[in-house]
Amino acid sequence: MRTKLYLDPQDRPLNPLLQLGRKPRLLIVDDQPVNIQALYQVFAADYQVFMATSGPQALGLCRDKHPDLVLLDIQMPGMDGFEVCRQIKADAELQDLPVVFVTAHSEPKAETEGLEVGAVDFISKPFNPAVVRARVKTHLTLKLQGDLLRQMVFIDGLTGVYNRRFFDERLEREFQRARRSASSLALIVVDVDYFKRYNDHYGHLAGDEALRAVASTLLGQLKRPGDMVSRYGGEEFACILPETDLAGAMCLAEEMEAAIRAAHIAHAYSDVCAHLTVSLGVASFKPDGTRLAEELIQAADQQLYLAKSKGRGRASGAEA
Ligand code: GH3
Ligand code: MG
Repeated sequence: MRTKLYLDPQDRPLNPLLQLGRKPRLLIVDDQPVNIQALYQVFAADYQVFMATSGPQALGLCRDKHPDLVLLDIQMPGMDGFEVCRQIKADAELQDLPVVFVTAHSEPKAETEGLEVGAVDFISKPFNPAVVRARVKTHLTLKLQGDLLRQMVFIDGLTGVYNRRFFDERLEREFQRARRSASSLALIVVDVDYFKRYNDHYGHLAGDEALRAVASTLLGQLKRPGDMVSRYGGEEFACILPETDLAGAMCLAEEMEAAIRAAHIAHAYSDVCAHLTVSLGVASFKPDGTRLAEELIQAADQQLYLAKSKGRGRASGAEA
């Protein structure tokens, strides 16, 4: 396992706190503005602080502002803090968000209920600023470490792009989504040309470096937030392009091919040219009830084979 960490393609940080690259985001929820003010004083210098005075407003801010931690009052008119916490924990997008209750309720019953609905901690009012600050920092660090581990499971250690596991999951998800919306889904598979010779002549470490350069060059060609590049296998990459037809995917594949050539990675032993090149297989289809995601992979693989047999350093595509 390599120890060097790379930023992931969607630019989310892989290292807690240190690599966050921004102030951590804190959401303070209390129906009494004076209580919010007191907590705001504690955190304003080190955190980006959002404030809500009701449960529904808090849930809206959780979805819009993606806080890293919530400090939540229990007793509020309408939706109380327990219910807000329950809804956070029931939402797949929010369930990893740590919730700390800050409340005048110091009885064990309230505390137990708070922990049962999924809070990570419970702070009683009146609070000691130093203690609140320290506890928040601890929970935040744990949360960011969890994010880091969750991401590492899906990131290729050599190149920093998504790995095969992520690709498999994403393809299935995009396939279902395309089926529901009756939109087309495209796949580009990319294979480095004469890469065995590259390794044989320049060495395996230079080969690794070349794979990193290929990955980041491919990544640099993506234009839409939903598009992704993954390392599919050794020197093979795969790109999933939602809502993309064959013409659009071919366009991108040709840009990728040109960009790898333009990177001018010397390859004196390639039969294509003096630089490293890739071949690309492109396929697109509209999933219906009878199609399988594997058919898209097979179709793109066939096109890759065609691109290779026509001389490499090119893209070949077909409707699957
Ligand atoms: P073609 O143009 O037909 O694709 O030929 P090729 O030589 O690229 O294909 P082949 O499948 O024969 O060789 C792939 C090579 O990729 C062999 C393998 O050692 C190398 N490779 C796979 N994974 C890695 C890796 O992580 N690092 C390095 N340096 N090389 C790798
Ligand atoms: Mg190859």
